[in-house]
This record gives sequence, C-alpha cells and structure tokens, in this order.
Amino acid sequence: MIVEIQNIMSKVKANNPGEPEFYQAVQEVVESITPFIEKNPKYKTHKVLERMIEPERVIMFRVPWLSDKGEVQINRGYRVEMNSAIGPYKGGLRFHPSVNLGILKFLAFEQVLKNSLTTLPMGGAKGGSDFDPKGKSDNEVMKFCQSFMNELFRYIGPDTDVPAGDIGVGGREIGFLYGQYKKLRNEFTGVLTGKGLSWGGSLIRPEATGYGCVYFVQEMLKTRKESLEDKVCCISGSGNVAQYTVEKLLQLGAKCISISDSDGFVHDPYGINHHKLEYLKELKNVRRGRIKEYAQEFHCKFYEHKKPWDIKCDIVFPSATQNEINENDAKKLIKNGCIAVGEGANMPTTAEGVKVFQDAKILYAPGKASNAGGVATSGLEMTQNSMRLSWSREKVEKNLHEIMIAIHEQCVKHGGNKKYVDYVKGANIAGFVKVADAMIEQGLV
Ligand code: NDP
Ligand code: 2IT
Repeated sequence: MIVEIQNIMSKVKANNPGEPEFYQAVQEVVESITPFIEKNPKYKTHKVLERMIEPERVIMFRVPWLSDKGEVQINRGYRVEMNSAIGPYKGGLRFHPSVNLGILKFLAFEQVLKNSLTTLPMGGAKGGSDFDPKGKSDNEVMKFCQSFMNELFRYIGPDTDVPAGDIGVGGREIGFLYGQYKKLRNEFTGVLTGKGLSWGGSLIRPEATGYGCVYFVQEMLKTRKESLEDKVCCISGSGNVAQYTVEKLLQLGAKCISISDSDGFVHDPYGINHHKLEYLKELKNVRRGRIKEYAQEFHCKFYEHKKPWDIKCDIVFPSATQNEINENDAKKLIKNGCIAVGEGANMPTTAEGVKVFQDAKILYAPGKASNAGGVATSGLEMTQNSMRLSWSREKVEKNLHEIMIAIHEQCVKHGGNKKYVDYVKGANIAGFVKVADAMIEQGLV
C-alpha cells in the first residue's frame, strides 16, 4: 500500500513541478483513499484516483488593464476545471498576489470532494489571478474584472462552469464580473454565485461559509456531549468567512477573542460583541481598512505579523488562508487546552499540524467538510436561479443547516470507529465515492 501511495505521489510531483500545495492536498487524499481502494478494486482497475488528480482542463490567460494613472498593467488569469462528473464545474475565484497554478490546482482538487460532500450536483473548479485588489480604486477593480471576464466568458455558463468568490473576490467583484459577462453574452443567467439580491443572488450566501462552519463544529461537539455555549474561540482572518463565523458564534453563546489580517492579529479578551462586529464589517467591507484600526478603536492589543494560536482558548476557527497553522502552532493549541478546530479556510493546517490534532484526539475536520456551507449555498442559489424565484432567509438557512448535518453524518459514517472519528478519512472517502462511481459509469472521458 505504501508503494501505491509513493507511486502516485512521484507521478504527481513529476507532472506538476514546483506545486507544493497541490502535492500536500493530493497526498492527504491519497493516504486516506488507498486502503479503501484496496478493498474496492473497481476503483483501481478504472484508475479513478489517478484520473481525478489530472484536471479536465486548465485555462490560463493574459489580463491587461489600465490603472487610474493611465499605466498599462498585466496580470495572469486562470481557471482550473478539475472535474465535471457530478455537475457543472463550480468553485470560487481568488484574487491575491500569491495566486499561481499550483495553489489553484490544490483548491480545485479540494473543491471536487467538497462539492460532492454537499449532496448537491456540482463538479469542481477554481480560478483567479495574481491581481492584488489592496490599494486599488473601485474603478481599477472594475477595469480588471472586465478584462478578466473578456477572456473567461468563453469557458463558463450556468450549465458549464459557475464561478463565485474566494479571497479578494466579494460582492463588489462578482458585480463587475457579472455585468461584463451579461454585456458580452447578452444573457441574464445564473453564471456566477454570490450575486446581489436584486439580480439573482441568494439570501444567506454571504453568511453561509461562516455559519456553516459553526454548525459543523456544533455537530462535532455533540458527539462528545458538548455545546458552543460559553466556549472561548480564536478566529483568524477578518474577511467574509471570519465575520460570519463570529456572528453565528455570538448567536450561539460563544465568545470570540481574536481576529486577524495579513498584518497581524488583535486580541480582544472581552470578546467581540454585536457592536464591535458591525464596526468590523464596516471597516473591512466598506472602508477596506486594516485590522489594527479595530485594536485602536476598542483599546485592545495588536500583535504585528503574529498569528493568534498562542492564546488560550477552547476552539479555533482558522479562516484566512492555507498553512496558517503549523506543527508548533498545533502543539501550543493542544497544550493550552484546545478541544476542536473548525477550518473556515481551505487547508489552513499543515500535514504535520493535522497529525498533532489527530494524535491528541481532539475534534478536527478538514476544511473540505467544515467550510462546505459556502459552496452548498451557492448550489442553492443556482437552484433558485433555475426556478426563477428567491427563497426566504429562513428557508435557505434551514437548508444550509441540514446540509452541514448531512456532511457531518457522512464523515462519521466513513471515518468513525467507536473510539475516534477520523473526519479526514471520512470526508475524503465520502467525497470520493460519489465522484468515482459517476466517473466509472460515464466511461473513459
Ligand atoms: P476574504 O478576502 O474576505 O478575507 C481573507 C482574510 O484572510 C483577510 O482578513 C486577509 O487579510 C486574510 N488573508 C488572506 N491571505 C492571507 C495571507 N496569505 N496571510 C495572512 N492573512 C491572509 O476571503 P474569505 O473570507 O472569502 O476567504 C478566507 C478563507 O476561506 C480562504 O482560505 C478561502 O479559500 C476560504 N473559503 C472561502 C469561502 C467563501 O465562500 N468565501 C468558502 C470556503 C472557503 P488581508 O486583508 O490583509 O489580505
Ligand atoms: O472554497 C470555496 O468553497 C469557495 N470559495 C466557494 C465556492 C463557491 O462556488 O461558492
């Protein structure tokens, strides 16, 4: 079995040079799936795992645009269409200077299994650009989005590929992208999710990833007869996912004592209350300021270029980016009594960090399970668009909650034994089986 894993990994490395995040995501899945494949040889005969690791299509393109000063700018755009076995390609767009092909392949690969777990019919993709929205005017962001869509529109559509937001892509960017798509195609369709409410968006989509992550942790806690009430939580990030994680935790009686951005983190020992959360939303979504300002406003301590994993807490919600918790961070968290991890971000914990959590037998689920509420609600937005109607807030949130419970059940079914639920194994096997069976049934395509 170890030889099988090594064979797949050396091929992945040879075929995708210089893409460490992609190897990391693949390695985790290959390690959990290989024993399962040994017991179910049809997956081996059809080389399903090997096929899943190869994107169906990768699109890479030039994005030229003009800055406010009239200078020509050039960025690179991507869309990795990974797998369409169970539905149209679906997944976010990331605009961040760190974006490269390897990062998008890791994200697209994770997305395939995540989307399968949601119980909805969605394939997996991811895209984006090395464009940095920080410090750009609204006009510059619009120019960039229009140029990006001038190329991407050829490859997407409501039944083909439906992008959404991710880091650096929120309501503003989805608006500019949608407007340009509509102009080019002369079609008003559900080609993107995360749209504005008056033009096809769904209630609860902005909240969905954070709310869903908290619901997932609630389910994990229930397996140990615990609840969120009075739990002290540390959150990283201060964007879409972090904000709505804080909001749901507040509603359920937990206390959030940290938030961060790429400059550092704020420790607020008294807890973020509703008033402070409204300030945070305005700071980040409207003024597009830095998290340091929160510390100044509410007289708490700001730790420059540090991460919040030193603080004593019960539960952590890493909600910024990949590999933000390493082995040492994980050890510190365990030492300080952390009992659960809710990954809002994609792959925020390194492989060594995951091992520390699992060895300590705390409640740990991979992001592809715990943050699937965002894309699940995107799926619900697609359904509403197809039906040409909008559901109430209550209906969408009830659906989201039920989906998170269903994802938890699938993880327990495939990853549980009497002593400890291995959510990594559970999520990977449950996500894999549905896609793998569909691929076999559809033949070699
Ligand atoms: P946002 O752009 O809204 O917020 C991102 C936050 O993370 C910001 O506070 C940002 O700080 C911080 N951050 C980003 N990159 C880094 C970095 N390299 N180092 C330190 N901090 C960083 O993005 P989202 O909240 O949408 O996404 C956060 C995470 O959640 C990502 O991993 C994303 O893939 C994942 N996710 C998002 C979903 C969604 O629906 N939006 C769904 C599922 C997962 P700064 O402003 O300084 O850059
Ligand atoms: O990582 C993710 O699941 C997302 N960024 C959301 C994707 C989507 O299509 O809503």
